[in-house]
Amino acid sequence: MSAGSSRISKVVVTPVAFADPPLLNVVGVHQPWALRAIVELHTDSGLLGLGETYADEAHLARLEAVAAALPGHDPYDTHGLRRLVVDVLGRETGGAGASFGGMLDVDSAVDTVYSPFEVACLDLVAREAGRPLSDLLGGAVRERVPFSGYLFYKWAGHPGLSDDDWGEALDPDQIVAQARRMVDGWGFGSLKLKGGVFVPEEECAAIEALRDAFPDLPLRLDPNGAWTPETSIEVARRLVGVVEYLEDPTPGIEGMAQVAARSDVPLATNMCVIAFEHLKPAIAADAVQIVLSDHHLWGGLRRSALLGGITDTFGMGLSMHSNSHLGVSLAAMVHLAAATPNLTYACDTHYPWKTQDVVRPGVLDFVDGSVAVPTGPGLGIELDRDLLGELHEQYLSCGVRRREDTVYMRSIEPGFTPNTSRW
Ligand code: GKR
Ligand code: MG
Repeated sequence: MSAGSSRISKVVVTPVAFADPPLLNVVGVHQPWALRAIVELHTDSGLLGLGETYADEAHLARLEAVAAALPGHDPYDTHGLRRLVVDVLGRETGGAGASFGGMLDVDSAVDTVYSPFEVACLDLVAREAGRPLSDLLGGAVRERVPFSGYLFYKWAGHPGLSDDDWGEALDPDQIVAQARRMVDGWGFGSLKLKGGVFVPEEECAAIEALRDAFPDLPLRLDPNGAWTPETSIEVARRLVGVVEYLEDPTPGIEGMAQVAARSDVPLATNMCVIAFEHLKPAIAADAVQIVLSDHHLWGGLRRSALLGGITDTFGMGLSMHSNSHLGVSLAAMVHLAAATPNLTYACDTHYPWKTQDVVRPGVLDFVDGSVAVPTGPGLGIELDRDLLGELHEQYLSCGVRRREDTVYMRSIEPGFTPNTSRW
């Protein structure tokens, strides 16, 4: 078979579950199991392309519907893939917010469903060409991709289960200890604290404690829209010169614009600019100075690269945020970030929080807080079928079928209210 002539012959979507610590956030707490779906595209020439995405029931049903329609498709034809996704989903594209535990309202599932198939197609094309996937995005402009250590308030363990080995982190000293472990273990050169859990006074104190403990590390605070614009302005005044940016202090483009107009701290978002149609109003209002991309949400790697170009054109900063994920996603993030010339801040990753993976170890190691861009063909990683089977068994037996941070929190604290724009 000549190069470039292979067609997709079989598609497998495998939901998996992996243990997740009780990480606290604005809408509640992470459940004991995080879900992901691993997408495999096989070709008639014997190649395998990989993608990774969310795995709530509604999303899985859509992935399966696209999977059934894909055999015979040319992996080079990603425009055709998108048309196929649009056709298969038809008018029923709503409800994609279910993948985000109530944190995001996503209008249409087209981008989130298209993404893992696009990544797997690009993996196939690059594997066939014998080139790293980043070469299909213009080529790597850096050999290593820097990540930020992602700190979370957390309980010592899930209620009723034994404590995890990270222990409790509910005050500034415990957050500093968690940061110390992240920096010592992974070498991170910047730190992000997930806020929106305690009153802003306490979260500012934690950031100040981090500043004292790590005088040279850039810091970020992300309360996922927990504060009013007025509170956000007060926090920005207190933390000016302390944080490199504030991430989503308040919800919505309008609220962010009010804060941006009255503060000197750059504002970043992965909540109010989450689709191309949000860019125009956000830029017009100068609401955000940094966009945090996410190829799972923005419709794959090439659309994320397009987002990078747009932010560059408008003089905005660009980085990447994450959700609980495995190695297939990390590899895709690394290739994308490597091929993004204007990546102005280190990406964030949940990777250190997980203890299991579906990819063979050795390719995605963190050294000095960064991951070397895989140089093998495609994503440069290999699926471990035993581990995939193990994590799939965990999916079957764990009982979790969607991300429900608030429901889980209320099973522990019945009166819990999500904190969005509350303080
Ligand atoms: O894992 O709880 C979490 C995070 O809050 C995640 O859901 C967010 O999507 O990390 C993300 C963020 O930057 O907002
Ligand atoms: Mg964020």
